[in-house]
Amino acid sequence: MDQSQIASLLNSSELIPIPEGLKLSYGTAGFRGDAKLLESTVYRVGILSALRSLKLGSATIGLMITASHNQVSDNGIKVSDPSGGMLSQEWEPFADQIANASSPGELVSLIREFVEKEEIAIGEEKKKKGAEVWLGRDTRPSGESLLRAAEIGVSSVLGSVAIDMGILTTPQLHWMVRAKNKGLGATENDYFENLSTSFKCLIDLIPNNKVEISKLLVDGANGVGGQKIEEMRGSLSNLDLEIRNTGREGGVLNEGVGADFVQKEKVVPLGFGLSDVGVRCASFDGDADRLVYFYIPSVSSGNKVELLDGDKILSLFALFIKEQLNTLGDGDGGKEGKKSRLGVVQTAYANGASTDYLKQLGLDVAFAKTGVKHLHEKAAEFDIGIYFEANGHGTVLFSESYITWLVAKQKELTQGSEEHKAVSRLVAVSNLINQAVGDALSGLLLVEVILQHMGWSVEKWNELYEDLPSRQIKVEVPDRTAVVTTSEETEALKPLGIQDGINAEIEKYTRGRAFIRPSGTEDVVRVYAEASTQEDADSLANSVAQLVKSFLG
Ligand code: 16G
Ligand code: MG
Repeated sequence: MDQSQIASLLNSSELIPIPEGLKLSYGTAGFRGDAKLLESTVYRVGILSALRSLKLGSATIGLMITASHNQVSDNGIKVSDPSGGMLSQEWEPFADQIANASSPGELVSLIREFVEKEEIAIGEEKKKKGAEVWLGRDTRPSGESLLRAAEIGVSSVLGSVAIDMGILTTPQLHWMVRAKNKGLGATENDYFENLSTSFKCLIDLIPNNKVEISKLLVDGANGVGGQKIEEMRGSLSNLDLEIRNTGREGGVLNEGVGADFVQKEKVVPLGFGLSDVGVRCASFDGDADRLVYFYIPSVSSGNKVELLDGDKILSLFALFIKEQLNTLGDGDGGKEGKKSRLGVVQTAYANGASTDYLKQLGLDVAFAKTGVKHLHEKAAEFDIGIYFEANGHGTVLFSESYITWLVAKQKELTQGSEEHKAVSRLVAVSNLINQAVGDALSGLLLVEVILQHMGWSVEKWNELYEDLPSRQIKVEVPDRTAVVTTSEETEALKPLGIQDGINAEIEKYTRGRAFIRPSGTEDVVRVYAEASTQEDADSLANSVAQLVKSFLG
């Protein structure tokens, strides 16, 4: 690293000092915290993303400023790799180090060491194209000034360019970064067009296309997702949409609204009520990478909703895709005489009833650790890998080789034949559903088209299986890292002996299941329990929480 590069980093970092005592960790999904404290963090992640771009031959990197479903006064930042996926986990320790460096001097020496170790050519040594970073932000008021800090970070790596892509959903930015690096159209308009074209294609492939379309109510969490679906509604002629909580009605981002709220509380979001009984409703989270559905079953149900969570969405997708593969013959898609590898990935939070249902469909069910990056990695091992967290984050991944096979097959088969339609549906699904990350917008369009294809109401979809009652509790402890789990988080390895205690509690209940894990986003240990009745699930969760307190309190 030459002198001018060092001077550039020192000068800019002196302008954006780190607040006293700030200690952050990249965590499950980037840095998050009180927006007022994050300027130096965002600036430093700007530097990191420019370095990441240089390391990868000046490929475009994405930098998203959002705190998702957190309260409006929080903000956060996460990095998209050139593939559109999450930042490589190998770079997370460096992210932690530079975010927490206590002075400009320490920051620069950490960068210098890292650049040497990774052999990244920066400054005057860099003769070719510089780094390129695309910046996006959600609707949070703090987003604009944090975006400026990110720009300063990126441009303090000499020769780098930061491009402000404006207000976007998180999945839009990931999609755009992926498209850009594949040499495809990567504007927001391209994104909208891609969604509406593949949606229309799937609609046109519905057998006896005579489905009555009932209204869909969308809860936009007072965030960016509601605004974006409103922008594209004109091109979605087969949807009768009503969008609420767009943020323009005076509501606050994520406050009493949105996917996280509805999924955790199982009650109606603000802006919805008894006049909506029986209507199909969908909720996005604050940055629109999570989607859940719900409906109010009857006037007597008060504010309680029937929730159709990520597990139900996954089951619907799996059923539809399996149906197409069956039509293709060989029971499972028949790629060159081999079985197609359709697999699903869940986490320990998946409702046991959903796992049973998927297995009974004959599917290969894999489990991953909580956090999108873990599920995504596992799903990518299949030809078609469907992953979902119960909280509504998920997507369907198609491997490149499988898409190539499908497209060739589509050319080969006779137009109008059932096989041709099935292949065309799979190709359209691969275009519609975001291949980079879970995306509430594209997920919603796929749910809607499948329901129309099946001719199903939301109640009928809900009947695929009945969720086992469950309960989640968080326990504050002095040190959550004292809990160490197996890779699938279903059993605790530490503290020693606690798992025996949990097992003894589980034994007491019919269909009992419980686990504990340290949160990746909050300073707590989380407890999950399910059993055949709500009372039992509550009681099991409480006794496991007691165990956590007695071992760690
Ligand atoms: C983050 C993760 C989400 C996970 C949640 C768990 C991403 C994009 N988001 O929101 O997948 O379910 O953290 O939170 O990876 P916890 O560790 O606090 O339970
Ligand atoms: Mg989110």
